[in-house]
Amino acid sequence: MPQNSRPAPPTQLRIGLWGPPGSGKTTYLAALNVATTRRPDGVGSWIMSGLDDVSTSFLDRSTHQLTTQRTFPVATQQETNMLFRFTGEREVVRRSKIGRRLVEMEPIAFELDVLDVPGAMYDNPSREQGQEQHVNVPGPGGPPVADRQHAPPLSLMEQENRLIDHLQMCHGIVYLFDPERDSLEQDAFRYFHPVLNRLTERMMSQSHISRAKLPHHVAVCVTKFDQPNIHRHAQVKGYTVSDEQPPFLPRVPNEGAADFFKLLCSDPQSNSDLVEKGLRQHFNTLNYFITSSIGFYVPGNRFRLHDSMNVERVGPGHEGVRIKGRIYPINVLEPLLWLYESILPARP
Ligand SMILES: Nc1nc2c(ncn2[C@@H]2O[C@H](COP(=O)(O)OP(=O)(O)OP(=O)(O)O)[C@@H](O)[C@H]2O)c(=O)[nH]1
Ligand SMILES: [Mg+2]
Repeated sequence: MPQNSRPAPPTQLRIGLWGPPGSGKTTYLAALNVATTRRPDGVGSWIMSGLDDVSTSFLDRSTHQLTTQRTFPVATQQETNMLFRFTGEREVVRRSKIGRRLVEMEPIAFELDVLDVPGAMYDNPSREQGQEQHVNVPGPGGPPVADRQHAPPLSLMEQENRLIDHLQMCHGIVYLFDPERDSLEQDAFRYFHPVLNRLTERMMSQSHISRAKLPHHVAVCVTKFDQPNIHRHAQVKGYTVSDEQPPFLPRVPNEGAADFFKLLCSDPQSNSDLVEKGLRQHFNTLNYFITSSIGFYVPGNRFRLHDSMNVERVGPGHEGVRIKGRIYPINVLEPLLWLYESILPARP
């Protein structure tokens, strides 16, 4: 379905997902549905739904994949534009007529317009080489799944332009940093700076007011916290606390998340310190989250450090990686709720 035939949504949160290949962008989107459903009682309940065929079928397919098949999505080959609605409630504090403090739940809804792109797009090699490579991608807005194979090929340059167009229009960005990948590949900066440069160039040249920083609100998400070496690292450095309720999961409270991210970016073998600094230099409104799309393995409703890994290898290749048990997403919905809360008052 062409994008312009969609009804204009009332409160739309246009969010860009940004991160290198394999950093967990598609899995993050896939886990959102479970994260909304498995949200603990008493913190506000939420429902996520797709708003067109492409988005609804992504939700069905990816939820089935993570929960029943216990496999991860395959690496993204084509950009996909998706639109989801989140309906839920938030706590608001009011004063009664006699000045008494009242805490009430207020219904809210927002729509998430997101573009999931192959991470390799963030490092378009044809830009430097002046080549016009062509790949098959859907037309604007993403046609129904069945039509995708007939979509006209677009050059990498055109795809990159659409990615920058999308980011330029976004109110917020979820920036994913995968510490596991960064410790092996040390390439977060390589996928970061070309996009930041082009986005800055576009926004500065089109803005009538000279701004010091880009207007996007950015949720910086460190992914795959469930990986034993990542949560052990956080634990050893004193960033973790344990939940007081079963299954007593470790987590990094938001107050320590920015520092932990900075620590993860300080590896002298990589240029990731420039990612950490670049984000602060280019954006005014940032918040940090230590996240996991699948969460820890918790048999018997109790976290056990020695048996907490929720991924197992049962064979070779991507198909050989399985999710062991139920997924309990950590800080997956929270970045969106924060973006909503922080963007809404700032919007004209
Ligand atoms: N342990 C763990 N692994 C994860 C998690 N999320 C993703 N992964 C792993 O990371 C791989 C890549 O995840 P994707 O969601 O495909 O990453 P992506 O950023 O969409 O990758 P591209 O589409 O290639 O840009 C998955 O196949 C999993 O092996 C997580 O929460 N925990
Ligand atoms: Mg992907």
